[in-house]
Amino acid sequence: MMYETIKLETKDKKIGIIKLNRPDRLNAINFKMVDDLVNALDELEKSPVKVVIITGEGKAFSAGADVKEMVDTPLKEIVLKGHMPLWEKMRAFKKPVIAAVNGVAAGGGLELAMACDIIIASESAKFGQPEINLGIIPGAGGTQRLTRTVGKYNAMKMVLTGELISAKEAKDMGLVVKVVPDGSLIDEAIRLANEIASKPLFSLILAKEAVNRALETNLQQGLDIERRNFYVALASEEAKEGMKAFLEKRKPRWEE
Ligand code: CO8
Repeated sequence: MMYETIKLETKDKKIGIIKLNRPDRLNAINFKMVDDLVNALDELEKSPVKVVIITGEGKAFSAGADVKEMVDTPLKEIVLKGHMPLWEKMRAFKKPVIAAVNGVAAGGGLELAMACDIIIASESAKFGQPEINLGIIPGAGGTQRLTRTVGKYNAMKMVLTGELISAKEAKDMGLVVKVVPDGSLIDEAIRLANEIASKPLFSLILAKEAVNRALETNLQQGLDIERRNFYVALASEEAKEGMKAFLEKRKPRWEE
């Protein structure tokens, strides 16, 4: 499928790379980009791809929702159509997604990164929830996912001041797992994606679901989901092969 606001490519059939592609608008997310991302994720869900990388073309990851479009769109339309399909698609997407943050990730841009499963960043990347400077507040996870990740006080400072923080600060807060020199971000994202893609897809999906539920449930519900997914994984062909290979001191041969 052809896309107007993103680029989609696959690497070795197992890694899907989505590049947000409105560099002159710092990859601001407009309704067309929401459609494109939803369709691309649909396409990747059905393909043999095992891991997805989302990154930005040009100097930004994404500066958030397209402010011009938001100002020009009646509230009813934003509520009825708006950006929600993207957040619902991200939430429902089963395969692991890595956000490779190459520049500023602000507002909806940071919320998109946080809707991914792992965030890595280049040294010059910046992170923030600047909505307060526009007289609005975050609307897609910036008060919820961020708080659950970095704690109340860090989140409060970011949401109330709107200040952008550095990649190093984001890493110190636990928002980013790895910071790499500018220029080696995509290589690092592909290295990580390859490592993950070497595992069986079925187990990746069960593990991702269980970890995500930790942010949405109390401990007992989370443990129940984990145990259910553990039993499902244990009953799989992949588990039989994985454990047999371990005992035979060889690499597992997973068919995929
Ligand atoms: N929307 C539309 N255009 C934008 C946006 C944006 N979010 N961000 C930047 N641009 C445009 C600029 O207007 C500028 O256009 P022009 O060249 O015509 O003047 C161009 O991109 C380049 O931007 P700058 O010159 O400002 O670049 P700088 O490097 O000087 O500054 C900043 C980078 C600091 C990131 C700055 O661009 C900025 O503050 N941008 C706005 C950030 C912001 O407020 N984001 C929050 C938006 S609201 C939001 O995300 C709510 C989310 C709700 C949920 C749904 C989300 C999908």
